[in-house]
Amino acid sequence: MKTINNVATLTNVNGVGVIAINFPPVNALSASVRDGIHGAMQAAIADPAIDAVVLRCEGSTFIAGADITEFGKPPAGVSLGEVQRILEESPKPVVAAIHGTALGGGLEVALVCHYRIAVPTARLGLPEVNIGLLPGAGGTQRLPRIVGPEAALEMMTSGAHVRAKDALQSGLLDELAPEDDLSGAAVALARRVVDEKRPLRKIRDQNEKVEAARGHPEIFAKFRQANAKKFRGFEAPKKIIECVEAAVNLPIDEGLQLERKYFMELMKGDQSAAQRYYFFASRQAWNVPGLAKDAAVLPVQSVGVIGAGTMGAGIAMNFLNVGIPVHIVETRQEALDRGLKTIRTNYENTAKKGRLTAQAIEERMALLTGSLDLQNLSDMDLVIEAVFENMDVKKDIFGRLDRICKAGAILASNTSALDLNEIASATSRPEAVIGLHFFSPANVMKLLEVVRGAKTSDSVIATSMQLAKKIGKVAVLVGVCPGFVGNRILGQRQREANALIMEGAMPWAVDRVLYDFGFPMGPFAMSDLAGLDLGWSKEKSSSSTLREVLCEMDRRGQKTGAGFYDYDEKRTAVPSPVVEEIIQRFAQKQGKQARKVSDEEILERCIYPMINEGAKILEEGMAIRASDIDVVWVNGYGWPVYRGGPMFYGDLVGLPKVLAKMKEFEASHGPQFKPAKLLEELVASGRQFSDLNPGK
Ligand code: T1G
Repeated sequence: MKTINNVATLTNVNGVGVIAINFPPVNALSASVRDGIHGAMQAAIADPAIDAVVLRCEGSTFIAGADITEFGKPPAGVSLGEVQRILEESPKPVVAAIHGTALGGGLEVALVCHYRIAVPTARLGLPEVNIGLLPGAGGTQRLPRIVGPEAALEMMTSGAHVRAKDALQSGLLDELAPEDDLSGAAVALARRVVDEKRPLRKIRDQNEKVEAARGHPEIFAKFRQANAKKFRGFEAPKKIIECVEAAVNLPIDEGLQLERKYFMELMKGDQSAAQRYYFFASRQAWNVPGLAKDAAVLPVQSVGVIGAGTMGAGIAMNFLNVGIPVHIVETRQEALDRGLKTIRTNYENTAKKGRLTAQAIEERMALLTGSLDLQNLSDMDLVIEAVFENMDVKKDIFGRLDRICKAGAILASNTSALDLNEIASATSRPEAVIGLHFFSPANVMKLLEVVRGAKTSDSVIATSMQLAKKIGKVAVLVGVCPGFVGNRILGQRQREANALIMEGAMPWAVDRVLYDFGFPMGPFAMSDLAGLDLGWSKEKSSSSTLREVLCEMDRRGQKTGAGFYDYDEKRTAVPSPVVEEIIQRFAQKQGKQARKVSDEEILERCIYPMINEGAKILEEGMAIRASDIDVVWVNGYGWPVYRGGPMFYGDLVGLPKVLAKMKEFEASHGPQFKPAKLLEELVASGRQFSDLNPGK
């Protein structure tokens, strides 16, 4: 065995030079990996005792892509292009031996090898789009040449991983290896390639599939149209489609030039910076500094849910989905029956979309039981209360759970804003009480705010974070304050949206500005969708607010065909002259003089107070890091990931500008715009949010 550098070795096995790369955790294409592969190839080509080469990796996976931590740093080592050239131009056949995930640059390295073999559990993908990039090492030109333009478009714009057996089917792989003998099978394949004098096959020369698509621009027009909504606002998918068009219509070297040009543009752009930031932020959020190293992670093999309403049913599904039995307790049989039926119906709807088998439905439903007796929760490892937002009711329930549940049970509340410490005070075990704030629909939304009480134990926190990962959530640990992190910041935007329409900006203008910013929907359209009558009472309504007036007119949202907007039979939202007149009347009553409100002011008035509130959340210690706040807003409220999150966006705009605007608005609109101390401090010291928690 020959050591090439600190991550690469070359070993002659029966005349085949096996290059082994070992660069944990995912063998990313760092400078040392690139140097290692290049050096090993030089040695293998020069060695007369070596007829062929196998490229494989140690550890959990084949190369999982370029090393994202190197982006933005001065280039070092041999370039990826150089590495690919020596592989593709090698006079000796090269076989890529794939396990784990061959992703991004990793798959692009495999695509310049002459043959590819993988174990059945391997997955292959070009997920650069998830970090605002495109496959920048030939992937946009080689993939269409193997799998055809349509499949390539799908794979690169979704970033999806392809299973080994599907990759074999599509021609991405030549063979599957035994799960426990990838290296042996790869060496044997390399040996056969030599002995059978098989060609040094280069994908760059395989043009049949792209030529067949030439003269069919409808392939791209249809794809663009089918994905317009999904790609709205994102730059990378659009560039990927253009690169595939080039692969169809241009010689590969011209296509590679276009790919390079677009890759560099995306790499330098704000969107990729935001999405690379988010990639690490979403991983950082799992780390809870200061947790006792020996904090036991408790087993959670049974879950009780109190309340079979929309939230309770959705919450229960998360655990059923991963095989954890759930017992739901309600106060009335018809409510319980309705909840259990809702769960089955949700599964059946998923099955109708082909995403669940009938058998899986029965397996999950077999894990679900229900009753009207809290006593049935006595042996549960975790109990989640999901009843309506009333402190007295919650304290009564927790007091009863304290008497019923076994020692060591975790007692969780799904409260979305109430004081968890007060709820915990109703028990003799506040260390066992935690908040698990699911977002509706709880079986769909990724975000879970894990609310740590003043006395919640490290073990309960560690267990909750791990359980969140197990049920496929993105968890963020937050502190106890009104609205925690997400809803507390949402309150800022809602307040300003409601204020702006009293100053002359119509609801449809506010919605348009926030929709164009990248939110899936503006606040008024969202209210119409959710229903304006949440918490509204006909008996108590007194026309004292715009919302009350609209509900009194039965304009309660989409469900009544009218809310802030009018809706046609296809539920298309149309600005309502009736609402415009009501707003103007309300504004006059409040003594407001309608004025022209610019789009820029609408955006700044809605977004900057969110950033400011995030600063307050940080200074109060209600979130561990600024990037956690961004993870909350990307996953819970549709903040466009290509803008990173409110705190990333604040740094991008520049905190001095945010501060100046907050001061300006404070002077003209009032103390709700008072800048957070932390915002003032950061600006005074020339720092930004990203300087607060480097790498923690
Ligand atoms: N670069 C650097 N570090 C990476 C990394 C990468 N590409 N991928 C993962 N890590 C780190 C991650 O931060 C974490 O670190 C640890 O590895 C485990 O990751 C030219 C330019 C491979 C499926 O986008 O999808 O190639 O927190 O927690 O759940 O065209 O990581 O332990 O310190 O996610 O088992 C394209 C991104 C890059 C793949 C493993 N490749 N990674 O998932 O572990 S751009 C990607 C993943 C590119 C070329 C372009 C996943 C995974 P730490 P993890 P996991």
